[in-house]
Amino acid sequence: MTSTDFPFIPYTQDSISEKEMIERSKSFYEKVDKRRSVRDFSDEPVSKEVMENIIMAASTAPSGAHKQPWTFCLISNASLKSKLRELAEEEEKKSYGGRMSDEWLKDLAPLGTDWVKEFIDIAPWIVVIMKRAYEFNEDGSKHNNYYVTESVGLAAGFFLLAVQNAGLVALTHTPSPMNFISKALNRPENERPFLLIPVGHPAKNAEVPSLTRKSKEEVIHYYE
Ligand code: IYR
Repeated sequence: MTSTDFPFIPYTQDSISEKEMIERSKSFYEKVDKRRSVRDFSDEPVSKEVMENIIMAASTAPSGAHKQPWTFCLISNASLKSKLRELAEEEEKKSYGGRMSDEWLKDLAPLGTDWVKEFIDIAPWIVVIMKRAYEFNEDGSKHNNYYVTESVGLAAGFFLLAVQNAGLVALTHTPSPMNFISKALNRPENERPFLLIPVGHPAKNAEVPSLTRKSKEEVIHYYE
C-alpha cells in the first residue's frame, strides 16, 4: 500500500431498484432539460445563504488530485457590479465590433446576444469563478494543480444545476479577454477568471430562444 494523506474509509450508499433507477434518472433528465441560460434578470434579492449553499454544492465537484482549484468570487456590491459591467462592455464592444469572426457572429445571431451587458447591474449576485493554476506554499514557492480547466468546468456544471435546483436562473457569460476581472477584483496572480455568472430570479417578461437539444442518436455512440 502506498502512503496517503487521506485515510481510506468505507463508502456506502443505499441501493435502489432498477425500476426506481429508471424513474429517478428520467425525472432528473426531465428536470435539467428545463434549465435555460436566461439573459433577462429581475433585481429581486436572493439571500447570501442560498448563494453559499449553491457554491458549496459546486465545490463538491471532483478535481485533479483533489486540489479543488477554484475560488468563487461572490459579488453583490452595486458599484463593483457596475464597474464590472463597464469593463465587460468595453471588451465586448471590441469583440462584437470586429474581434469575432463573421462565422462566429452569424452563429450567435439567433441567440440575440450583443455587447450590452445590463444583467451585470441588474442580477442581485455576480459569481466569478476563478481557476487556480497553482497554489503558494508557506515559504512562497509554488505547488502545481492538475487538470485545472477540467476541474473548474465540472464545478461550473455543478454550480449551474445547483442554481436551477434553487429555483433561480444563471447565465454563463464569457467576456473576452477577461484580465480586467482579475484587476477589478484584486485577485492574486495564481488565479485566472473562468466564467462570470449572474444569478437571480428571471425578469417577469424574460424570454429565451426556442432551442431544441441534440437527440440520443446524435450524442451517444454505442459500443455494445
Ligand atoms: N462572450 C460574448 C459572446 C458570446 C459567445 C458565445 I460562443 C455565446 O454562446 C454567447 C455569447 C458574450 O458573452 O456576449
